Amino acid sequence: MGILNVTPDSFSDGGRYLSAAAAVECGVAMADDGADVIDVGGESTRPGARRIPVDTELARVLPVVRDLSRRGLTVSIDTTRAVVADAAVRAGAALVNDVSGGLADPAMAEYIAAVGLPYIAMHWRAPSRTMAQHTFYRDVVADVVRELGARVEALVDAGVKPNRILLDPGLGFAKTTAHNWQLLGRLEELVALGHPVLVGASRKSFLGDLLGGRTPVPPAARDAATAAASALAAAAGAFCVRVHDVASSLDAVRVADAWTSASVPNHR
Ligand code: PMM
Repeated sequence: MGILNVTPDSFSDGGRYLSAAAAVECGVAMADDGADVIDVGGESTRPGARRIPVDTELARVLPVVRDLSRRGLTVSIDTTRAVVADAAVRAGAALVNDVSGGLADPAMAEYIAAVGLPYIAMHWRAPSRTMAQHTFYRDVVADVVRELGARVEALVDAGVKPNRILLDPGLGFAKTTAHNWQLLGRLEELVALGHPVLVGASRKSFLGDLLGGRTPVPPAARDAATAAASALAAAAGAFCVRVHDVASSLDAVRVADAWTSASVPNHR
């Protein structure tokens, strides 16, 4: 999944696309590089970010979703708002990526149940503005697995088919650097819930901290580390990785695939 943030302030690619045409060009380039899905988002979720008006979000994402969909690309809409999801789906989006797992908008679960599209439910505890105050866990992996399990239950109660739900541990969302590593190192525990798992490690600050120590390396210098995380996530059973640089992660995932396939005796 290639990341296409049509925002002025996302941490890595914010402000890159001054026009819908420039964003579309980048989406097409990611598809050419091998992305199966282009994830279009119009609202930054970086720590501390404030909400934007719904009209602003719609104006940012709809022309991009429409154009990419018309070109035959599979588009997901990265939003926590049911009205934005609905408008994007009408413009051609084929799946909904909700970083709040349905918690930010009480209308989302019912909307997903009605529309019947695949839905990515990410682990989330609070809006970006305050999420740094919600990083207390007894055991982050067990707690995230339990809280996501509760989201699945609520979604299914609202009528969403279980086989439409993908899960995401929400790296960096109400998580410390140590939490992110634990979630990756024990990804199998989330995979064991039986839903396809998406991992979004791309260029996140825990990678910058690892590489740079006291002076984190900048987001654009984190793609090799992202690719390593993509390979290890794939080997641990992830279904999808959400990345800025598609080519390097695709190579990495191919290596992981060849490696894990060959670990079965008599594999040809
Ligand atoms: N991370 C960001 C935004 N959307 N969606 C999912 N499913 N998983 C994530 O980890 C995730 C996300 C953070 O911002 P970015 O778009 O700049 O990477």
